[in-house]
Amino acid sequence: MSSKIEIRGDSLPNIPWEDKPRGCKDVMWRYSQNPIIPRDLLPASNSIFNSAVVPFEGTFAGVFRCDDTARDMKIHSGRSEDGINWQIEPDRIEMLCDDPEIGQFDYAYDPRVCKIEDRYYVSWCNGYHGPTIGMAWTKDFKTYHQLENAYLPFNRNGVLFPRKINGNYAMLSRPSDNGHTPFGDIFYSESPDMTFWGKHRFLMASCGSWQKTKIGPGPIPIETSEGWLLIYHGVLTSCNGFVYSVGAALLDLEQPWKVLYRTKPYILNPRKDYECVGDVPNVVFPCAALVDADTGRLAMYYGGADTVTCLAFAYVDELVTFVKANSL
Ligand code: BMA
Repeated sequence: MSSKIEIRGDSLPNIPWEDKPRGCKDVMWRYSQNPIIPRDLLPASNSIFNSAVVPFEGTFAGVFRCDDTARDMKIHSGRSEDGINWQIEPDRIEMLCDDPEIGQFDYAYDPRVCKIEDRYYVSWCNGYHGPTIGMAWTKDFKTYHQLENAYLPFNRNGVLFPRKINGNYAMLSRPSDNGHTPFGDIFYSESPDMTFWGKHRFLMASCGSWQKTKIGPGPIPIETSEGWLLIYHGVLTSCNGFVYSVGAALLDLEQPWKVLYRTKPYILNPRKDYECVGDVPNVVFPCAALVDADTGRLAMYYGGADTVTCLAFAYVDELVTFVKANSL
């Protein structure tokens, strides 16, 4: 399928892919072999989920959230030939850091990975007197250089843009509290140097039904001729607790805090057993998306029920068209 909407990214002919099932009317569909990573892939893992992958040297690399059987939250490096079968390092990533106070490990979860120029930047929810956004970079997924935390606590879901905007690095995040935050809107920030973050702008608020309690940015935004395609999660509070679904928005290319369109319906919600049953039931939580700019194929990685890692697929042009046609 050729894409009418221009995707400003690289070719990725080996993107993991499965065609849309015959008769499927959804804009996003699941991989038939989900979950791709079981909870016990590592000898001491309780769960492997909410993880981030990127193309790397013709294959794939990633940073994985692995909670262990002591229920400590850690991030691990992983490599894959095909983006589906993963080898994950049994030990957590130990980062180099010039400042021992910042480098001291407490907990790490929900990583994102963003390639900017020749570095892969990792942003994650980092324990420093409560959750905030930890930052690091690597070139080889072996040695990681930890930077200053981006924000004061409390914050979650730090998601970088893949290029500078207005001459600065740019990042989305979701200020939060110290617990299972019952609120949350998405904000935009810029930095000249990946250390000092400012120019904070409000992006969008929780609203409606499936995204009424809180929202948070998911994968690295995808640059298209129609705007930045942002996939995000939204949370509804049911009488049985939180329900995490996935939606999408289009943001202005040069002023990304301006939301052009945003889906009223979700594009993926918990309905398969591996999304509805696990350590936290009824959660689909996206943290990464691969895109092939030539075909418009998109492969999204998401956590199922805070337990396993799953894949879903879409075409970028169908998704952009869907966001515009089904906007709030
Ligand atoms: C959020 C984060 C995610 C998790 C989700 C559902 O607050 O902690 O890691 O997937 O809750 O439990």
